[in-house]
Amino acid sequence: MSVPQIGVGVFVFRSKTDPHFVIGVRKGSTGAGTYALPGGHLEYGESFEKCAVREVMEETGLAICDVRFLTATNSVFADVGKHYVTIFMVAVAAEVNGVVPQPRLLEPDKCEGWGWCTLPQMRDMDNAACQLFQPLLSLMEQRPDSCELLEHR
Ligand code: 8DG
Ligand code: MG
Ligand code: MG
Repeated sequence: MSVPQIGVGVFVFRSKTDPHFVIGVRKGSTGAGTYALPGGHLEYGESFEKCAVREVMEETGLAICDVRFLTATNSVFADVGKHYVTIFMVAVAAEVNGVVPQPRLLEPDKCEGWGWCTLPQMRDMDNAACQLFQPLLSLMEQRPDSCELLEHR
């Protein structure tokens, strides 16, 4: 058991109007094999927005804009004695020369690969063949209003 830690997860949408956001399969740590958003630990003195920008750049190479707070959730990983408060942020991928770049796999030891999906597709991903990272399940369970907002933004 350890004291609760703070994780930041980022919904990176392909554009202001496109419903697709970046998602990938985790590798080599808590929740390996599950679908999760780019993100990581909040560092000392860091704002939620700065953490979101840094983690998304480190993990996918995407620059993001319109970075906003969505909500916070509580997740206990009882099997490994960890407790995370997740700060969920929403952002839009920044265009480069008028084009949205593809997310790149910059930390191949931590993620199997990045792709784009919609919220309904993400809900469908929680099945026998694959599962969602626990904070995403917490989001759907604990913050249905925020999910609605995401779906109809
Ligand atoms: P870091 O230690 O370099 O800051 O982070 P990382 O190497 O990117 O690790 P991570 O496992 O991706 O993120 C650290 C923890 O953050 C993770 O073990 C659990 C927590 N976390 C949440 N929600 C989310 C989320 O939506 N996405 C990601 N990637 N991590 C999350 O609580
Ligand atoms: Mg990271
Ligand atoms: Mg990460």
